[in-house]
Amino acid sequence: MIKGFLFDLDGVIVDTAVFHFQAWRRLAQKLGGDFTVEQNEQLKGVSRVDSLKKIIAWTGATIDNQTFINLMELKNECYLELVVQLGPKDGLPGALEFIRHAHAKGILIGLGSASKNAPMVLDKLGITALFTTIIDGNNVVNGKPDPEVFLKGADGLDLKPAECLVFEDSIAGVQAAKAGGFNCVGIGSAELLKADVHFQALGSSTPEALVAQF
Ligand code: B16
Ligand code: MG
Repeated sequence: MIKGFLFDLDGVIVDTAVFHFQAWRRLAQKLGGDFTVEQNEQLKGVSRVDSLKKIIAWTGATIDNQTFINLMELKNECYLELVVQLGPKDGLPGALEFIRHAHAKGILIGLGSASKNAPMVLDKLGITALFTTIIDGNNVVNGKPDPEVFLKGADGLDLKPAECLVFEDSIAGVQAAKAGGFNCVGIGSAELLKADVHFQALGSSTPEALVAQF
């Protein structure tokens, strides 16, 4: 019986994925390289440090430790310049309504995001109060595809993985959910994500239908 929903943030609740992509591309171009939309799929759900390692490998650049730290700070400054414009109207189609509806039905709500900026983004959307637990990049040692973020989320809801549904838009995130023993709703392509069920957006289903299905 499903009693809790654990949501990824970027690409599930809000389209901050486009801001991450823009910020990382600016950085890659500074390094004299670039990367494609397809390569960007490999960055979704992946921590800041692991994303930068991948981009450096793609560009073929060689950089020292201090430059690596500076580049992470630069990327975050660029990302923050873009997310500053977010407000309560900026959820993905049906996402905020879906979460509010699930909360009103007594389903426990948690966040499992790789982003260290997740609490600020939830505040901008005006939905922080709906969350019983918020696990983000500041609370985990091992990033997705490791299941730590979702296992801590289930703990925060005081539920077992089998009692929670994870909502994810990234390959790494679906792998994390499955590795933790969770059923997973994929937001996006079934072929790419390989979750248990797939929708284009949260608004394409209802909390009741999903609870009945699992
Ligand atoms: P930050 P999610 C992830 O969030 C993003 O998908 C990923 O692109 C980003 O690198 C990561 O957060 C870290 O974000 O730099 O803000 O700490 O999809 O797990 O909600
Ligand atoms: Mg995501």
